[in-house]
Amino acid sequence: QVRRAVCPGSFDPITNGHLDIISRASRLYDEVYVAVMINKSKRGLFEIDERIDLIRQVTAEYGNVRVESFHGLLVDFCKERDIPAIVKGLRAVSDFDYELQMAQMNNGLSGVETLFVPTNPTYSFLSSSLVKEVATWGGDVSHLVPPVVLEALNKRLRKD
Ligand code: COD
Repeated sequence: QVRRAVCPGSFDPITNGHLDIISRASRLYDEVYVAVMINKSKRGLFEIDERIDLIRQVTAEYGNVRVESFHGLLVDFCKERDIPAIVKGLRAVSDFDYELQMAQMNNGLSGVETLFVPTNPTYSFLSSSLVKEVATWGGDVSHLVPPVVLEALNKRLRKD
């Protein structure tokens, strides 16, 4: 039987912190889905297709990673693809409350399990929103995102 897991998120844009979790999941499972969850009430810096394109480029080397977007509940994404496990990174205690709530809600809804991977300490302070804020004001984020993402950020922020 094929062992599958999903790494869900907004990925606006993908950071080295996300990538660390995805690469570690790709070593533990046969197939890893990266699910870009669409939140209509939250307009991002990047369109969903741009986020997918960036994730595909930076995960191509792993071979067993598939990238898709989804509008709806994460448990339905999992049900439709026969995925029994969600893999999430935990950065700090501040992540824990909300992540525990979602894990318990998702388990109650469909029985799907959530596995938490402790974040690489190098990236424990890292989030997409901080990357966007720092980059907006000209700060250096080159050590926090893959080169193609840095290029996309610079292009987008210069244009707007
Ligand atoms: N290091 C390690 N991991 C990280 C880091 C980092 N620096 N930054 C982020 N991560 C991991 C975390 O596990 C995080 O959860 C995940 O990457 C995604 O991060 P973001 O910021 O891109 O995404 P979020 O937090 O906006 O994602 C929330 C979801 C989209 C997963 C959630 O809202 C969801 O499942 N929505 C779908 C609708 C649904 O099912 N709702 C009911 C939930 S009970």
